[in-house]
Amino acid sequence: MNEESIKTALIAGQEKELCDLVKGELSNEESPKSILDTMMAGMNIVGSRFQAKEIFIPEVLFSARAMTSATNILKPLLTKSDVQPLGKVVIGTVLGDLHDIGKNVVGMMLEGAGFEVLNLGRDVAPERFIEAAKENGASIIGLSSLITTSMPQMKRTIELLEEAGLRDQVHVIVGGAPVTQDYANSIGADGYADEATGAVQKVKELLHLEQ
Ligand code: B1M
Repeated sequence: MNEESIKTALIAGQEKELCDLVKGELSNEESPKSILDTMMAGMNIVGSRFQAKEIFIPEVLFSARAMTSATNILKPLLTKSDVQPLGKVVIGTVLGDLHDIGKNVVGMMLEGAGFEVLNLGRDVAPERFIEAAKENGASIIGLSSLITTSMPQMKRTIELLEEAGLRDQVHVIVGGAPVTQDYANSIGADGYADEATGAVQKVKELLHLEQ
């Protein structure tokens, strides 16, 4: 796989070029998962450059838009639709947080593993997570947070779940770059994962499904 070209197009925010490269890799029978991993590595470089103030929000937005389009090409190949779902998962990025790329990757991986995923999007209020889990009979709520200021919304969602009397019926898993296992423990979450494959494993573990 031409990893460098993929990363370069992503970092430069070249949406069409990136999508063409991804389609080219797929026609060369490259695995969708390794293409996704390469793009995630490229996005980490974007993050480091943003942190170092070498690039700014507009550039990050272009990269994010390119990654979203390219990820949409991979989505049908990473998800399964013709099998009985293993369980229902409501997932979203918490209130005040607009980062959704990683959460979408986690959602896709869960779908790929055979779960039905209700993706609520980003900037999702705690009440909405509870409503959605209730309405759809979901057994898992997945909360994503990418900025430290939105992390308390995870705690709030767990508190509301308790208040709604649903805490023993719904497991909560949390993740996102600033979230840690210690933080997950401190807010009473049932699970934490630092990346998408780990999130799938955690959900299976919580539902006592075979690994
Ligand atoms: Co912003 N941003 N951003 N940003 N952004 C970060 C997160 C930041 C770390 C950059 C930095 O300073 N280095 C920093 C947060 C610092 C902090 O609080 N700790 C930051 C900041 C500060 C901001 C703004 C405040 C900037 C500003 O306005 N001054 C602003 C906040 C807006 C808001 O949310 N209210 C902002 C805005 C944006 C954009 C809109 C421009 C854009 C988001 C576009 C979008 O998502 N549609 C953006 C981006 C793209 C990033 C970086 C560069 C990349 C994030 C990403 O998509 N990574 C990011 C830097 C970085 O993370 N290195 C940064 C790729 C993705 C595949 O990884 O999301 O980590 P990730 O997901 C992983 C795991 O974390 C995990 O699995 C995923 C796949 O492996 N995971 C879960 C995620 N959710 C999970 C849930 C789970 C389990 C695992 O269970 C449910």
